[in-house]
Amino acid sequence: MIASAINGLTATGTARKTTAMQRIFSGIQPSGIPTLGNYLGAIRNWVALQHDHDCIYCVVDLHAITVWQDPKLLAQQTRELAASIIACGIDPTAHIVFHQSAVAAHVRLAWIFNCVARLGWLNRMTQFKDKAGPDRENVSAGLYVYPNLMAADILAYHATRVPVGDDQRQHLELANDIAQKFNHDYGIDFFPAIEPLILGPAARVMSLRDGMKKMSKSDASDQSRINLSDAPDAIALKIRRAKTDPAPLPGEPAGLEGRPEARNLVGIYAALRDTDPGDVLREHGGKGFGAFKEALAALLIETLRPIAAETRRLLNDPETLDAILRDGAARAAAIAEPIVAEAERLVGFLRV
Ligand code: AQP
Repeated sequence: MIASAINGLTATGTARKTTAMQRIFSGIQPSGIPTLGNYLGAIRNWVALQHDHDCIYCVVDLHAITVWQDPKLLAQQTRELAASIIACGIDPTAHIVFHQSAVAAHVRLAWIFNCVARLGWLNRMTQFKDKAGPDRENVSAGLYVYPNLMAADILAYHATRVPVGDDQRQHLELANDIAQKFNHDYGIDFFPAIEPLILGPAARVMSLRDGMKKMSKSDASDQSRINLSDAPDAIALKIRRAKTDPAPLPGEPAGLEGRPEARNLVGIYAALRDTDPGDVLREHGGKGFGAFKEALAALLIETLRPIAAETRRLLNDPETLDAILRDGAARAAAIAEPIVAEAERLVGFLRV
């Protein structure tokens, strides 16, 4: 079911024909329990892409600590994230699943990129502005240079395709700017161009409490999101309580204009059904939210129940899970090490 989920959908990145076995890199932060946003915006697409790509999927713990993470929880959150993406259908033997801090090549290349990227480029990053909020002077320097590390994550593998949610588009444009500037500065076509793969009708899933805000695993309100580990009762309750407006559902997508919460719920339903909002509204248009929410909750429960069960099973065997991550890190390092060593040679570092 998951594998067919992105059939018929098109990438909105630069149009380029898919060549067999291009290398994909993508990451997810262990900053909490993965949400429906992470699933529909990223992980579900990762699963589909593994059939005709060579995939590297990373639990990006270095990125997670750009905001405070409780050290007593970080290792467990890292395991939970890894378990969760494997439970969604990623095959860690055919592909690579690992955690970022286990491969030093990421930070080595990130430092070089800190010296390639321009301050003006970073100043334009909207995610930094969103995450930093009004108290910008008080956030970590890591949060500011986060996009440079993200560029290093991808380019350390010479990956060319990056499936992400719509919120990451700007970071990938910056990664391409960094790659081009490195190539220009050192006079060699070393880093390839990256193509963002922004897939599906729910490329941006919004909060259940505020249709203008992205659904986030670190949102203070648990009611704002569906966690992939949520029990059926919790899912049903969160959807029942999800913010809506008093009007019934419109008969066509144009009627969702100016109704962000309604648009979000219809978008989620469409994504889960692997269809588009027009189709959903043909079926549910004219009805009140009560009946629609019930149908949505049922669909969510049916989709997420097997994922939550498999995640629990994997977490009950931490030794096997750790062995998967160790093996993934060794295979990741074998790819990244020579690429980053060559970048360091191009920069002119002494090798003795
Ligand atoms: N709401 C979303 N809709 C669609 N896609 C989303 N993604 C995240 N939220 C949504 C996609 O999930 C991938 C992994 O994201 P991440 O964990 O690395 O960072 P994030 O985008 O900052 O995700 P969160 O859940 O909002 O984490 P916190 O709360 O820690 O900041 C990315 O491909 C992202 O696009």
